[in-house]
Amino acid sequence: MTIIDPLTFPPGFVWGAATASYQIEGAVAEDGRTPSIWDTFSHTPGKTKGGDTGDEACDHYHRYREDVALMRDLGLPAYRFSIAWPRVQPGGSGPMNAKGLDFYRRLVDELLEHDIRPWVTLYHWDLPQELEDAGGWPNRDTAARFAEYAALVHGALGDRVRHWTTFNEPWCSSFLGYASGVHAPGRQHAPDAFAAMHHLLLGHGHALEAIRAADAEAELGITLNLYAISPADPAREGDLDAVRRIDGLANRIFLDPVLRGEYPEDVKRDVAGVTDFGFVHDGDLKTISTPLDLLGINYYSRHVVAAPDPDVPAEPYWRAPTSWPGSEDVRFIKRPGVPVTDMDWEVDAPGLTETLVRVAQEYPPVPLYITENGAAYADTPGPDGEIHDAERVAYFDAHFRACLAAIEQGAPLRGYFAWSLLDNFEWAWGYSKRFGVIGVDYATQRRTIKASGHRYRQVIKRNGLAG
Ligand code: IFM
Repeated sequence: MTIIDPLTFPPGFVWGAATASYQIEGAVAEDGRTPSIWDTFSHTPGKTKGGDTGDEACDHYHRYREDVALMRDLGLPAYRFSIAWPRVQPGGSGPMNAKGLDFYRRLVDELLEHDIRPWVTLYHWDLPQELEDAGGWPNRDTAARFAEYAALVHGALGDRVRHWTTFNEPWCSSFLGYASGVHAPGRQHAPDAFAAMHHLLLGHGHALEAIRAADAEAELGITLNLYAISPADPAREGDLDAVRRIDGLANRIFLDPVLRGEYPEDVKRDVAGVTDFGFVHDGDLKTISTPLDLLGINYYSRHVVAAPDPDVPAEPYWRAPTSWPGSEDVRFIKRPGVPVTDMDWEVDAPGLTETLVRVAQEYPPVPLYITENGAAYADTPGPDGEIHDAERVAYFDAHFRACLAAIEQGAPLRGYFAWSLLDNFEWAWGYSKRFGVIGVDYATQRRTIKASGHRYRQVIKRNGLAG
């Protein structure tokens, strides 16, 4: 009989930390890189807090060796990062840019030399501006451009990179980018958001087919941002329907096509006034549901929702009503007394267990990885120069326990990546939100491992929480 230690993860569990190109690299005009939609958006007055841009960010483009040394110091066995499309294929079509690719070659080599496995995300939101000018993700051709780009990047790095995900959080790219417009490219046209969603998924399917044809051994997947969702009042039918609607738009509208090859009928009915899904062509859903080797899940919080109430004002940012086309009137509730992070997101670790178990129980089996989980807190160095981020330590601890609980309940969870390795450019929030287990002083680019980073090192070493 195997005795399972409740504080220890299964052997071979993958530990890592994650970042994204525009959030950390800087060097936006170097070595042939051309602008992405995030360069344009962040340079447009009023779009990001304080007018912050990713022009310099963490200067990782020049400091990647120092950053890999820090990863080594933390004992990270894996590192998830994204490729900036306009760095390696300026303009989004045509030949590759050797200098841009060389940066990622050097980074991958540096990682491998330090025994850190590279996990590549092909798209973490930096669409080449030229492709947006040609219609962006609502334009079907962008899916074809993405598949071509994905195959080229795999051709260049596939001999050394085994783990690939196509997209990070297509919900954000489509609904924040094209419906509420709080993310680049900042458009506000709900029908386009659905077309964008479909073409992102189509690009995912075509990219998977192309990479798999070239490399049967590669481990391929996609990362979705999933939420636990619950009713403000479980006894109110209207609140339960709000759960169904928001679960449909946040979770099922991505999980169902990717894992089952269909869009949820109830969501199609909910949004019938916005789109007729006419962008779906014969064969698309078969492509989109190309089998995965892994599903990446980014989990941060829970949505607690209630039936419409015309007297309650809209909430800001990603809860903006326009991010939820067809369900703009659903209310997002903040529960009194539930702690929130600096993003104002409720801390809800049981929601992580719920999400993992739900995917495992309701969908065909696929190995799961938490590709992001973490918390922003307004931490600054203490008088001793150290960063004592006790809240983040507690956040991670609770979520590690939530992972263990999910594994115990049968979820095939195989790994966990903390968001984020470094404090970085938090999109519309600029540098005002700090998610790193390593602090960054943006004036000097000095890095400081936070208490959460030191704690993470222990967890990785022990493969769990014991001791
Ligand atoms: O910083 C982001 C990341 O780019 C995508 N997932 C959520 C993180 C925190 O908002």
